[in-house]
Amino acid sequence: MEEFLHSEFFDWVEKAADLIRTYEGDRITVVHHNDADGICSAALLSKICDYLGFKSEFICIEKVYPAIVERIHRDRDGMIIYTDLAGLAAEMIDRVNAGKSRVLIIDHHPAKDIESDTVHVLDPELAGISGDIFVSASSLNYIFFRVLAEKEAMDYAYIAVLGSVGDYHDRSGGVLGFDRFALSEAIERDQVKVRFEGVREKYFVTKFGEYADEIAMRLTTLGAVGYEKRGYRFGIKACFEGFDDATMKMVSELGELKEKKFKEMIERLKDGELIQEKYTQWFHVGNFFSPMGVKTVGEFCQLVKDMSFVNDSKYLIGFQDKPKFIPDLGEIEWECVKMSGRTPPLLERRVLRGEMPGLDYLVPKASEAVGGFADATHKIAAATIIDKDKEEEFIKAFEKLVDEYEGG
Ligand SMILES: [Mn+2]
Repeated sequence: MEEFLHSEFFDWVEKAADLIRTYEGDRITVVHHNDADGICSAALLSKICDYLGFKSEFICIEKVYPAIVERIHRDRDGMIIYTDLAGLAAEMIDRVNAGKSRVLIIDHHPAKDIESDTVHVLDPELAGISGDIFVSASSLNYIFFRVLAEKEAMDYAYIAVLGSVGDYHDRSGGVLGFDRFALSEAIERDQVKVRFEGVREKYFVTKFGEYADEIAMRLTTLGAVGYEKRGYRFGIKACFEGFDDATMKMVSELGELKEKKFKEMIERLKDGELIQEKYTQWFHVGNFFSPMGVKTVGEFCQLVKDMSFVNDSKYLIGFQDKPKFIPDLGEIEWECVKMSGRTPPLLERRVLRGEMPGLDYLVPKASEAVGGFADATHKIAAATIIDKDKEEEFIKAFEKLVDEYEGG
C-alpha cells in the first residue's frame, strides 16, 4: 500500500494540506454534497477541523449553482472547502470569490484545474486517476486527514469505506485503489470485517454491527429524501455515534413518505397528467415531492420508465420545481426547475443502436434553446436546469430536434 503514499498524487495531497496548515483564520466553512459520500466527507472534515482547532460551519447543497456560491461567498470569508462536488466549478467559484476567501475543492468527479492564488483543486482526476472507480470523496478526505494527523485519522478509516460503498465503488466485487487503501486500514483497526456473498465482498462495520451498504443507503435517505429537513445533519452525527432511535425513525418515515408520494404521482400520471407529444411524454410534479431534493424526479423517472402505462417508444421527461429555500442558506433568488429525462426500454434500444438521438445530444441542445445549461447527460439518462415557465418551450425545442434528426 505504501506505493500509493509515494505517488505523485500524494504530493498534491501534501500541497492541499499546506493550505489548511498555513491558514491563519479561526473558522472553516465546509460545503458538501447531500448523498452518503458527501455526508461521510463532511464527517471526516469535521474531525479535521476539530483536530486543527478550527470552528466549522457545514453547508449541504445538492449542486453547485452560481447563485448558491454567490450567497456563500457574500456572507463568509476565511477558508471555504467544497467537497464531493465543484470539481468542474473552480473557474466559476474563483470568479465569484474574487480573491476574498481561501478555497479548497476536494472532489473526485471530473475536474478542471485553474490558475488561481485563492482557489485550489484537489482531485484525483487531474492526476489521471479515475475518481469514479478508485477514489470516493470520502477516501480522498481520509487520505487528506491522514497527511495532517495520521494517528487521529486512522480512527475514522471506516467512514471512508461507508462513503466509497455509498458511491457504489464496490460494484465490481470490492472497492479498489485508494478506496481499498482506506479499507485495509479500517480492517487493520478492526473497524471493518470483509465477508463474502458469492464473489462479492461485503463490508461488515463492527461499530454499527451491520453492513456498509445498509448504512450508506440510510445516509443517502437522510441526505436526499430528507434534504429540506436537514436529514444530512443526523447522517453526519450517525457516522460517529451510530443511528439512535430518533434517527432510525426519521429514516423509516422518509422511506414511507417517498413510497407514498411516488404511488400518488403514478396514479396522477395514469389519470392524465402524463402529456403526450409526438416523440415525448412529460409531466410536472411542481413541489409535490417536497421535502425531497430535486434528485427525486430523476429517481421517479427511472422507476416508472419500465411501467406499462408509459409509452415504450417515447422519451420520458419530468420536471420538478427547485425550491427557493436552501436549508443552510435561506432563500435564494431564483425561479428554476429541474428536468430529468429517461428512455423507456424500446426507445433505449433504438438510441443505443443510433436510430434515435440520445439524451446527451437532445438535452443540452434543448436547454440551450431556452437559455439553460445541462451538466449531467448520458445517452439514456440526463438532467438539466431551466428557468421556470420555460418547460413547454423546452419540450417544443426537444421535439423539433428529434424531428430534424429523423428527417436528416
Ligand atoms: Mn461522491
